Amino acid sequence: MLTKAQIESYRENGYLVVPDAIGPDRVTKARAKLAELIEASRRVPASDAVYDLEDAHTPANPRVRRIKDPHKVDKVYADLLAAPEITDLVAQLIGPDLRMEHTKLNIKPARGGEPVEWHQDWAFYPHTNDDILEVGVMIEDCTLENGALLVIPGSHRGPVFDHHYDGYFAGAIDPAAPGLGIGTAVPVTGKAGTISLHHVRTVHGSKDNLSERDRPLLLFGYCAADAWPLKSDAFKDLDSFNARMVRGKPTIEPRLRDVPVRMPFPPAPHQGSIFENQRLVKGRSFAEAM
Ligand SMILES: O=C(O)CCC(=O)C(=O)O
Repeated sequence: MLTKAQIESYRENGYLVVPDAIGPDRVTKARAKLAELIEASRRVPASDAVYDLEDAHTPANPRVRRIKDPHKVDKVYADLLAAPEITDLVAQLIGPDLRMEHTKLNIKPARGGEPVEWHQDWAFYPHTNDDILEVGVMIEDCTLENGALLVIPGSHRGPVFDHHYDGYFAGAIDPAAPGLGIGTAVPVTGKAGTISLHHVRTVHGSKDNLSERDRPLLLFGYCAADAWPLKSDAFKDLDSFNARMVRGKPTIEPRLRDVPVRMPFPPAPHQGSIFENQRLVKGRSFAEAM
C-alpha cells in the first residue's frame, strides 16, 4: 500500500514511482509474451487492430511501436490490469470503484524508437471529473538513454494546454507554450517491475530510444467509476461501458468537477495511435535527439 507521504507527493507533483511493485514472475511472463508478439509481427505488413508499426517495419527488421489493447491480446496483460498490486494503489489515489479507460504497450524499439511529444492525457479524453490516472508498468528497465517517460511536476494543477496544430487536434503541446516549463521536467526511471502513476492532467512526453535495448512500457488508464467521458463517441452503451470496470461498482451518477476542458476536435488527419496523431508535429520537441 502507499504511505501517506507517497499519497501527498502524488497530490503535489502529479506523479509517483513505486519500485518493485510487480513481482518477477509477472514481469517475465509479460516480457516473454511481448517477444512472441514482436516475432509474429514479421508476418504483419501494416498497422492493424493489434500492431502499431513504424514506417521502417519489415519482415527482416520488425519495428513495433505499440501493441494496442494488450489486455485483449493476452491474459498475462489482462491479469496485470486487474492485479491488486496495481489496483490497490490506484484505489488509494482515485477511489475504490475503477473503470479501465484504455490499455497500450509502447515498445519504443532500440536504435531509434520514436519520441512522444509533450501532452496531457486529459486532452485526449476529457471526463466529468479528473480522478483518472495512468499506470506505467516497466517490463524492462527504463532509463534516460532508452527514452523513459518525462513528466513536468505540478502540471496537473495547471491549465489544459492547447494540443491543436493547423486547426486539428494533434495531441501535442507546443514546447514553447507560455507556462509549460519543460525545463523542469524529470525522468521517470526504474528497474523492471517498477510502476509509475501519473495524473491525467500531468504534462509528459519522452525522447527517442538511442540505446541498444527496447523500452517496453505497459500503460493502463484507470478512471474513477463516476468520471464519465465527455466525448460522445467514448460511450456506446451501458453494458460495454460497465464491462470495463476492473474493481468495485459502476454508477450512472457522474460526479461533476470544475476542471478545465478543451475538446479534441476536429480529429487529427492521422489516426490509430498517439504516434499517428502527432505526425503533424513530429520531432518538434525532441529534434536535437533525432
Ligand atoms: O511511451 C511513452 O514514452 C509515452 C506514451 C504516452 O504518453 C502515451 O502513449 O500517451
